[in-house]
Amino acid sequence: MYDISGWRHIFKLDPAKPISEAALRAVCTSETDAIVIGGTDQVTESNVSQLKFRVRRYSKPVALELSHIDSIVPGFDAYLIPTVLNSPDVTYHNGILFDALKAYGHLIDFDDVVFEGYIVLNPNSKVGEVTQAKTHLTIEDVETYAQMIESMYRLPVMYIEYSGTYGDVEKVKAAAEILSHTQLVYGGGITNLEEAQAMATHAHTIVVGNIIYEDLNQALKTVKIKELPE
Ligand code: 1GP
Repeated sequence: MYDISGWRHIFKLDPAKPISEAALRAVCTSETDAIVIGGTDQVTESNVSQLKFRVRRYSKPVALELSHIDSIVPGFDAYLIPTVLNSPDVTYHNGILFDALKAYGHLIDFDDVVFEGYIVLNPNSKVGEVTQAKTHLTIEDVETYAQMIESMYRLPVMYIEYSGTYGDVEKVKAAAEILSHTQLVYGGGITNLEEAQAMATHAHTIVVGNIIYEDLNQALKTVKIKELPE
C-alpha cells in the first residue's frame, strides 16, 4: 500500500476545469505535499491523461482519485480509491471497485493503492447528489463511522468530505479523537489559511480544491499549515 501519511496538505485538481500554465506551476511548485487529480463530473480518460502529463513536469507526488472506471489512467504515483460508507448505494461502497478490479485487476500494483473510507457530509455537493449519501450525521454518527473505518474495516484513511462547503470543525475533531492510527483527511470549502488551520488542527491532512480556481493566491496561502505542529 502506498504511504500518504507524510502528506499534510494536498491540492486537488479537477481534470474537467481548465487551469493556466502559470497557475499550475504555482500550485505544483508550492510547499504542498502532493497533487491529487480527481472530480465527479466530466472526468474522462483524456482530460485525466492531459492533466497528469502537465503535472508530471514537476516533482510533486501525483495521485489519481478514482471515481469512474473509464477514467483510469496508468502512470500515477498512487491511486486513491474511495468507498463512500454513508451512501445507501453499494455501487459507491464496492461496485465501482468491483468493476475496476474485474477489468484491470491483473494490471494493478497494490503497492500503489490507498483505500479511503469516505463520509460525504454536504448534500448539495456533486458527490453528495451522485452517491445519495446520508449527510445529516450527528457527532455520534461520525464517531461511529470513525470506529467502523479504523477498527472494523481497518482502512488506512478516513476522508471527511464536505466538497464545496466549509464543514463542521466539531465533527472533524470528534473523528480525530476516535482515530488512533487511521489517517484523518478533511476536504471541503477551505478558502483561506484560517479555515485551513482550523481543520488541520484536528485532521492530519487537508485537501484544498475549488479555491485554486477561484482565488489562487488564497489557495497558495493554505500551504502554511505545514508550519503547524503535528
Ligand atoms: C473535494 O475535498 C475536496 O473532493 C476539496 O473540496 O473543492 O471544496 O476545496 P473543495
